[in-house]
Amino acid sequence: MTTYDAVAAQERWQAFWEQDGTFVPLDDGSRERRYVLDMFPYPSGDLHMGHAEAFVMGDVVARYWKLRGYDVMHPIGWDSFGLPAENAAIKRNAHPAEWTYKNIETQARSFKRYGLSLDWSRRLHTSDTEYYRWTQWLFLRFFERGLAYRKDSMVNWCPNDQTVLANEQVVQGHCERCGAAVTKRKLNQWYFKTTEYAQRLLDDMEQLEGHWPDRVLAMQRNWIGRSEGAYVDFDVEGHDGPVTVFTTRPDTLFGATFFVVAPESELADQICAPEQRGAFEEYLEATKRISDIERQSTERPKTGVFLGRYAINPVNDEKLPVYAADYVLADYGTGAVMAVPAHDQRDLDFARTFDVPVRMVVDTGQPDPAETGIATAGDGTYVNSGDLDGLTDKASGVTTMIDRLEAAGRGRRAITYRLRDWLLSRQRFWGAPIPIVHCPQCGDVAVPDDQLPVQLPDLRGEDLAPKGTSPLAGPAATAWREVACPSCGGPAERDTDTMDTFVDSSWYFFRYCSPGFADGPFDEADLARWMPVDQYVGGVEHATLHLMYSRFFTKVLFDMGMVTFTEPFRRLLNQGQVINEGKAMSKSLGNGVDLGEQIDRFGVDAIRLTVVFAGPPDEDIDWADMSPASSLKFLQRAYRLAAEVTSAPGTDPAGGDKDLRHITHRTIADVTQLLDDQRFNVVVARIMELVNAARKTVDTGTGTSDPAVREAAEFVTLALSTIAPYVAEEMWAALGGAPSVANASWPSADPALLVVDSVTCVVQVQGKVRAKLAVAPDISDTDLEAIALADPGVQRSLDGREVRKIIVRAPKLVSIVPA
Ligand code: ANZ
Ligand code: ZN
Repeated sequence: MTTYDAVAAQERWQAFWEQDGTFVPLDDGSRERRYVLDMFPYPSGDLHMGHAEAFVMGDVVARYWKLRGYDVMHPIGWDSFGLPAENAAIKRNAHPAEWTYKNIETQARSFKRYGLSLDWSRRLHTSDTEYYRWTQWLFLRFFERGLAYRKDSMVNWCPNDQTVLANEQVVQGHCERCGAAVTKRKLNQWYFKTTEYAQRLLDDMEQLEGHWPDRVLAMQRNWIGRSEGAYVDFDVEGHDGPVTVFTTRPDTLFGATFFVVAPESELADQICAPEQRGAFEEYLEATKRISDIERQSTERPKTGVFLGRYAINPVNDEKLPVYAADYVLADYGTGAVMAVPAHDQRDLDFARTFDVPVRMVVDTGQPDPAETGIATAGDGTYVNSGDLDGLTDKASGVTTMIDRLEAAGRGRRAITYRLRDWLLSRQRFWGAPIPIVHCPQCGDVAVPDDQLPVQLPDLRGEDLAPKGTSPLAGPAATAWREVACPSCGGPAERDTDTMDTFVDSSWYFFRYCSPGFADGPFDEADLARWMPVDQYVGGVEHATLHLMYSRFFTKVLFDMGMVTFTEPFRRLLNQGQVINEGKAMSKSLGNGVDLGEQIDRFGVDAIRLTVVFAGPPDEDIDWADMSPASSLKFLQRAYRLAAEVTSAPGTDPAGGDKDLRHITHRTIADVTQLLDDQRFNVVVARIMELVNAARKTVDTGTGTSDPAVREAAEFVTLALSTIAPYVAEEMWAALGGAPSVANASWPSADPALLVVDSVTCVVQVQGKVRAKLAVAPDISDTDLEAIALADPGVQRSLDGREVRKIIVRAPKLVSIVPA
């Protein structure tokens, strides 16, 4: 039997692609361009099953678009700064670069073996000085525009990694990296002003609608968390000036019965009456030990402390007791709320615990919240609400109240966002140093562009051990840290924090467009040709991290006039995960599947085919249900078909088996559409069907010399090359094609072969078959009826009788009952 040798084929074609530069784009303007991008890997160990899934999806798209005649860019690089390298360096008393670049080499070898159609000439590593020089350069542009700034604030602190974390890196109160419970610390940190772009991050989602998974857009929308409402000013006894609250329900102001401030806010401290100071401080200490998640939980009983003061309701001058309670957060809205227990469940829970009155001001028809303990929301008739009384919908209630507050100078329309500024400084070593010098005379001074990069000093092993401050602030880095101020020349110190690695990854896709460019982060002309990315592939876990940050960076660069578009990624695919025995693979469960070992056993093609065939690309794959052995069997079958073709290349298929030609062209049309729609698993099913159909012709029909068999085998090869590239190259060679199959062109289906010419229609008269008609498959009932009645055989058997009843079931049956 003819078989292909998977391993030999892999080595042969890898070498060919590399020498031939098969996957280096022409970039000469002769073809339309397409940019396919996979989220670049972090170099921890070798590639795993997750990479196998993510990268094969991008590769199918890239290979398909190349066959379709596009000039495709499909680059690769590494997100190579970050904590694990530093932790490994501490353990081995080495430099983080050693671990990093060794792992990169291992992964690079595996990527090549995995048959990805990558352009290696654009390779980048974010930890290379040539790269992070431009990360620093970009930081300085943000700094100049006031978009990078320092402030003191309570920050998320990971006690295990000994570093601060961005809000996005805290998952349910735990460190996204190591899982330790996150605590709070007051620190001076660097931020990017993402909040200034909140509305544009929302508005520009319009460009992504229908092209990004709905789930990701919803997550981003939620994360940005736009709320419309009003600011309302309350006077508070013993407090200078009004205290402002943010509310989404200004229309319920007459129902306010108390007032709450966040315990850790400055406000609470200012408002607290002397006799309540002791109780307040005790409560404040307790608050610090509780995570934001717990604080917002609706399950937790409400706690708080009376501050001994009253706020005055601006619409009716009522005195509202002021509490500090942890269900109000300091960093949302203004950190103070007007509490309306009848219409807000959190306020109602608090009111019932603290015995505060509940006053309904919107009658929604539901029972009184004071009795049920269930707050009511939504439209209703306003009651006990002054000039709002009698209104019946929320929209007019809100407008009327805001107009009234504005007229009285006690409030105004407001929009708030849940999104916070991006905390970007890290107290760790293995990242891009923040290019700022702190001068006692001049303050924060930017390192001049011509002095970039600010290179990391040569620290290793123990120098890097976490001590709560950056290793760059430690004794081993003194010589690096102490510099002359770029502005006055006096003694000054470098900033000792490094940037979050998400800064590195917020612009790498730009760098691919002009690798090695020495005069800036990228050449704007190159960018204009390649960007935006046509297809981005990566995990959904980046929805509110990398994908949000990259969008933010792109908008800032747009405002700087450096790019001409506002969204970096046109289309996004979130691949599913590979799990095993119904669970995520993990060391502790011992259910890990080793990609290298799978490839050794079945070959790259069979693994790639298995992953693609498993299901829709965005669904999880349970490896326990997969059979790479049957994938390999199918590939051998496909190979045998191509190897057995004996007709010469270029033979006109016109004289070939008609039925097979119909199937081939239907498959071409369908597979083209399926690839456009990214229904890759169905593509595999259709290729399998075509192989079976061609096999049947070979075995029972006109045999291996039939040109229709060649036509089918050629398309099988092309379609298969997007998924199983090595066997496809072997098949292409067997068919006499010029290497590589990746350089071949995609056929289009012949419309004439897409229509099935005719079907047979049976015509019965009084239950007896009187005629068999060849008709078009899409014939209408009316036409079919006319043709049937005109048939001479039918006419004969009717013999002049009238038709009493006629049943037409186009295109297969006509049944006539004569009178
Ligand atoms: C009075 C009121 C009456 C409210 C009512 C709601 C319903 P979203 O939609 O999430 O923006 N709030 C404001 N600042 C807060 C803070 N720092 N911590 C906790 N809660 C805060 O929520 C806005 C609503 O959440 C605001 O509207 C306020 O309660 C509360 F029938 O004001 B509302
Ligand atoms: Zn100075």
